Amino acid sequence: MTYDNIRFEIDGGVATLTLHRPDKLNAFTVPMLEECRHALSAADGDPSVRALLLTGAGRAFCAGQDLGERTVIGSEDAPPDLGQSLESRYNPVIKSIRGLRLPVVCAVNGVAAGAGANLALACDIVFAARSAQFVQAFARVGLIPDSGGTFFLPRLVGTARALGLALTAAPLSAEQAAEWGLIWECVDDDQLMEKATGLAAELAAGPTEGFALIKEAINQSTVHTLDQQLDLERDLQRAAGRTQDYREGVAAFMEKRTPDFRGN
Ligand code: LHQ
Repeated sequence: MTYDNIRFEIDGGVATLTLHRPDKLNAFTVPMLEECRHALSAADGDPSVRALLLTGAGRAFCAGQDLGERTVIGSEDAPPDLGQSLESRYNPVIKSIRGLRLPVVCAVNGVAAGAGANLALACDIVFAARSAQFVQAFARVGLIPDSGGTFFLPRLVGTARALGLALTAAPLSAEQAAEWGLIWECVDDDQLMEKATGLAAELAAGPTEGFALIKEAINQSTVHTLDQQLDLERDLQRAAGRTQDYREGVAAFMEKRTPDFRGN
């Protein structure tokens, strides 16, 4: 597939997906969402890829749905079916990201609005530039937070703040987002890519299978009871204990050297 609306590169075990419609603040269109889905599937299917980095080109991370796109406007006689748009375009992208067994790092380089904000929240570790803002812009146009927003927000910041963000659509600074626990870290603008690529590279050299099991455990915990979670930890730890990387990690510790994890 040719990518016209994103850039996708694989280097040193890290796949980097850059949203690339800078003149439209990287707002989503149907072709762009299809390209994202294709690239995520390529990353997932490539055994050399051990971490994914997601970012945006230009001054914004992503302004959400391109509100100029015909399919989402419709007409008075024929209103659009936004549910269909979510079902066929947005939800598969969010599910792909959440379904990735690899660590997913997000570098929010500028404003992240609407579905763009929630795309970032679907990632595992989110850095944001100090100048970036998170805007649950949906209510401004009469919509509800989608792309997982109503799932991620209350879990990350609690119901009170989730409702405040969704109902007011007020911009949240990167600094406040970090203070509230919405993201991992707010960093100076000129440090963003260095920090994010550095961590992605570090994770790509880590115990990839163990990371997949960690992600599964943490993500399942949101819908589990303690008993269910303890059972899951038992099963996943059993699997982790059978990896080569576990053996390597223990050997390296005993030998006082840096482990050479191969990801299996
Ligand atoms: C845009 C956009 C944009 C087109 C900036 N579209 N052009 C929806 C429907 C369908 C199904 C699935 O679910 C969804 C999910 C959603 O994402 S709904 C929410 C859609 N997004 C928004 O409502 C955000 C709209 N944008 C904004 O509020 C602002 O542009 C933000 C806060 C992102 C940035 O503000 P500024 O930094 O002040 O930039 P700006 O407003 O001046 O925008 C720059 C240009 O980008 C401008 O075009 P122009 O030709 O005048 O330079 C905007 O029209 C364009 N743009 N967002 N989503």
